[in-house]
Amino acid sequence: MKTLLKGGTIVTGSGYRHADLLIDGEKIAKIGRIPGAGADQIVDVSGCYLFPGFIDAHTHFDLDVCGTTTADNFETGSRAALRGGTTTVIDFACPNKGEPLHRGLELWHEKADGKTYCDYGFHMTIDDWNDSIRSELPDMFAAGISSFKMYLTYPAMMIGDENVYLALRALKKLGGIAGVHCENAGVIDGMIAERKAAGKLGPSSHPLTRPQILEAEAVSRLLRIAQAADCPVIVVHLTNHDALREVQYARKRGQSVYVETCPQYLLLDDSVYYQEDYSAAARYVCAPPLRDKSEQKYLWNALRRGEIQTVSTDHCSFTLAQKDAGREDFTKIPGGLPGVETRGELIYSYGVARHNINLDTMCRALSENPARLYGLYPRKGILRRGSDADIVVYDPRSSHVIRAEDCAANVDYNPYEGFVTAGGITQVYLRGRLAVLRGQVLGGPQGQYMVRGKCSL
Ligand code: DUC
Ligand code: ZN
Repeated sequence: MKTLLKGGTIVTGSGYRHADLLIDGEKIAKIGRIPGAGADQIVDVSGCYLFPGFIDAHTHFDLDVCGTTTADNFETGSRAALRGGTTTVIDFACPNKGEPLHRGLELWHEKADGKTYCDYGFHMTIDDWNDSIRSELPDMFAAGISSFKMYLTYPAMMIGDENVYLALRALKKLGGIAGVHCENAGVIDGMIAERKAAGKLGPSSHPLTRPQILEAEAVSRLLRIAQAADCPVIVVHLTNHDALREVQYARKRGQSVYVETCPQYLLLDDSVYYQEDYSAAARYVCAPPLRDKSEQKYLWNALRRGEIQTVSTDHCSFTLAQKDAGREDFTKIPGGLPGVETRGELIYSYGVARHNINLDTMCRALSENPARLYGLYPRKGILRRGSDADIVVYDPRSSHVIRAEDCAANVDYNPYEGFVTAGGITQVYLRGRLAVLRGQVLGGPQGQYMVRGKCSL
């Protein structure tokens, strides 16, 4: 089956040009001036941008958190992703405490295989460190996992500085890379104890006990550990300029540091936590928390300058009923926001249209850089001959208002409720198949597991 997308503007990480694009089966066959003869169908995409399918390298589907399970599993989460132009997600596989990485991998395949609408891969969480786990790493690479996750916070997940160092040394030998959640655990616990002792148990205590200096401290510490281990690292969901400065210092020292931020840190701010209404505030609880509005410009500037390489979502959704668990105690609010469905339209609307972000920068942040960083390039992340025909058709002339009731994610609110888009996604192709047409997801869960190679960014 040959489909010709005619008259569009092809966006890549290094620019854009007017050209036709021919899909043959699952692949891109040709880009250029292509006559219609020989195509089984011709789709007029004039006036639209064609982006490589977006990659969301930070999702949490079907994850147990705080005694509950995320509202989105692989089925609902990946369907929402596809609707928003995300043709590949990389989710965080997480072994149960004390179990081997192999079991975590099996568990995540059980959750995802046959149920996922977009293509998918897994990062592996390292929440324990010993010789047995070290010995499992080569098998993880053989299974297509080249990236790992570690936490400097959350007592159940964190492994301590010594083990972060040892794990980075082991990953360095194998050519792997780790994304690290950076917040200082001990001081946060101290601040939580203080707030609780003072009877301050509402959602406003959440941002106050996780200030940005404690993120910056953890970023600084991680980067010094990475320097000692001589290993590149990824700072995931970076939120503020203090943390960014630590990255700049490390880069000046010659270290390879990659940075991810998320739409919530670019577009939302911590004023939401101080609303009287519990539910209105609790729905925004995530870690790291939203920051002061003044931080947003630092993140946009860093994205524009290429100091931030990727924008993923940290999609970790809970319904308002689930968020209710923390009515008496803010530490019991399950942390996380939905976002997988809205990232592309938000970054176009508020980045390209409003914050002077170039189309190629958007393409790098949402498609090309995650593909390179996580070993999917050039199969994914670029529109060129031979690559998977994962294509987002974006019409900049339309506009709509984001509303939870219009979204596919399995959650009864949207953090971006009322945001007006500049343009919108009209079609999404997944490996050559029309998978979304004007908001309608077509077909079933046909996502494939992606065996990923090593970082090439
Ligand atoms: N932060 C969240 O808010 N939720 C999931 C994991 C994380 O790091
Ligand atoms: Zn996360």
